[in-house]
Amino acid sequence: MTITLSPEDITRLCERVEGAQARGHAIPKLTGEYPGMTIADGYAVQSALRKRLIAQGHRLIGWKAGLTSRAKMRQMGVDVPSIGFLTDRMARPENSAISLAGLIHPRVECEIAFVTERDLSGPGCTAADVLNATDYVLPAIEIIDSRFSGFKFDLESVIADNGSAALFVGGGRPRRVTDLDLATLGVVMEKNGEMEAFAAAAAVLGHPAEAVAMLVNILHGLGESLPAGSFVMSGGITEAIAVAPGDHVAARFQDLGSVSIRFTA
Ligand code: OOG
Ligand code: MG
Repeated sequence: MTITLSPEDITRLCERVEGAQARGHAIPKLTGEYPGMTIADGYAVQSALRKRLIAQGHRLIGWKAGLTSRAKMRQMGVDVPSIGFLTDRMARPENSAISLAGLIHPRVECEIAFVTERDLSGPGCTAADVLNATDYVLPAIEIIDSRFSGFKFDLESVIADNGSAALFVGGGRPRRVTDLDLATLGVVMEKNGEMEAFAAAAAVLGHPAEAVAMLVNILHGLGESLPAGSFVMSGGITEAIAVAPGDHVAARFQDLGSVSIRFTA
């Protein structure tokens, strides 16, 4: 996989994504103008965005796997998982009112989050390596917000857009992985008291630790590794659900407790 974009084009696309995010305005997917864009190009734009935000004082706290469940792949029309980065500015507390101001068309996802206690690096990182390096897991809600019109994109564009990352909330009860069967763990997502979606965590590549291993191996391709103390979201277990100001969302996880949030304008 090769980078085909020039350094100038990478900077240009990075600024375009950053501008859409800052203004809360959707833009056309990037492959409209750059039809030859590769997955490596998408990651080059994402890496430029990460370096830019870090230079502005944002702190990298971890990573997110995306499009790791069939439900998500079907919903988005993409069949290959991807990764994105997470910063301190994206974190929100559980049981809180979260403002949707500045977001374009937010959706929520329920995910298992991993917190690591040992460094992980690829290539060849396995789910067993991930479980050995995990301090604890916790339930999480990710609020995604594609910067692309109509929430429509292809893999190259969504990677450049940092996997639609916007906000995330960790909560519930942190648990050791050795005390759980992560594959059969069930989750129910409710919006305004109505059940919207449910599934077992095996929906994520058979086991959520597989998604983290995949993420570590992609990081290797980017010249990066996963340091101890990272927070990693393993990907939406069900399809994503659209939310608006006034909505209340509860993600109820077997053995891990619930994460609840409400949204304001
Ligand atoms: C891409 C991000 C997907 C997940 O958990 O699958 C994602 C998108 O659907 O906008 O975060
Ligand atoms: Mg997600």
